[in-house]
Amino acid sequence: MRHQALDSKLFVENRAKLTSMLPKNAMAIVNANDVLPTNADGSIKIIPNADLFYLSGIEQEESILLLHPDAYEPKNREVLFLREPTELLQIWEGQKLTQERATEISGIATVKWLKDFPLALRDSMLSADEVFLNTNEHRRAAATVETRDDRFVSQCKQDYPLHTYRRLAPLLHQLRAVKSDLEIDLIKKAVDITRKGFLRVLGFLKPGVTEFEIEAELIHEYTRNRGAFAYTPIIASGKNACGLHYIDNDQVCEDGDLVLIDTGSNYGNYNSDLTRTIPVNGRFTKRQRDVYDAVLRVMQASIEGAVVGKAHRDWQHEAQLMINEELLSLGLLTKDEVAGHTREKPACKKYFMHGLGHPMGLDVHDVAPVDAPFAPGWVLTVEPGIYLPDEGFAVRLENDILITEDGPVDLMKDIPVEADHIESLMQEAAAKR
Ligand SMILES: [Mn+2]
Repeated sequence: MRHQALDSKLFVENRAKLTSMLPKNAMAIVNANDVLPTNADGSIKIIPNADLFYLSGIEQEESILLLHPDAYEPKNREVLFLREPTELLQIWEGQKLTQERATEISGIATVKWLKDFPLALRDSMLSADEVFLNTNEHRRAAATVETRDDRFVSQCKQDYPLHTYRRLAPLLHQLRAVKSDLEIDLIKKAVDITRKGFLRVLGFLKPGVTEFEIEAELIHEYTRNRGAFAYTPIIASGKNACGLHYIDNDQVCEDGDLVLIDTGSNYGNYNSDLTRTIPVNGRFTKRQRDVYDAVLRVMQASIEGAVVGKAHRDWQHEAQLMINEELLSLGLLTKDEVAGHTREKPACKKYFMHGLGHPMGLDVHDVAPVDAPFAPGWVLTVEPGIYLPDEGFAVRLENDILITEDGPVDLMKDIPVEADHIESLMQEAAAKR
């Protein structure tokens, strides 16, 4: 792993939170993600299972975590099962976790090899009353491929048909939405790496640069800081920014255009998610600046508005009302159009068609309890935008924030966002070139 060793206290605490939510004599099992195949004999580097990581810090393929807090034998209350690091395996795939190392990472005393799993599972199954199994219940998950957890659910139901199975996901969504101090530190670390990447781009961008060259600057900065792309970056100059999920990043940034950069580094599996829209030549035109400042006002007001107890849909609606007014001032909506606004048919929809933000953490679009109001410890992105394909540009700005009892904390307050600040940093850099 690329990140520095993390404090095992994080995972010990996370397991304690989950086991305190389980009913008496229940067990829970979480599986690693598959190593996904590509073409021929290729595969994609594993993306650690966020739930397994949350509960154990383990990132290695094929690992299984079994929790049975009321097991008679203390040593069977939390058990980790790993691939046995045989000599042959290590020659071909490199170093694998030893039992000692897995204990250091996770704080779990009992670490066994996978060959011991079937019998250990049987022992626990025969003494437990309910079994919590994991599935991907993200609202927008594209469940087209079976996961290891999915296959495990089928296998359990086949092997132990009379057991009572329950959903682990709602419990984990509830827990993972609320970030602990240790998690917030990791998100801040990811944010700081992203900040470095963005500053590097401010010093690099000039007319004639291709979008993928910006991508290369970012990955260079992220990687040398032990990070990685949290998601495929969107580097969209000019009208490309009006395609919300543009990731071709293969066009030349032209003098006079804006470039929208939606990128974030992760660190220790925790993510960040930034969007900035900057002028290719270091100066906004009057029109670009007017739209930019409008979006910035909405972002800042939306950050302020992200208070404990607010419902996501109300927060979104407040932003839509603000954008309506901005669009009116920009001459993009008429008074009648603004007056005709309803929640079902927002007046701004033609120019601002997406969500205002999402929970963020171990997943970029993180899990959270369905329809729950904002609570202390939630981390959210705030990302209003105005998209003007007829004028050949778009502006989106996005910061990550932490919800607290004392109000929202902007985790990206150190990443330049004021138009004047962006212009002065770009011109400083240009003068040095
Ligand atoms: Mn986002």
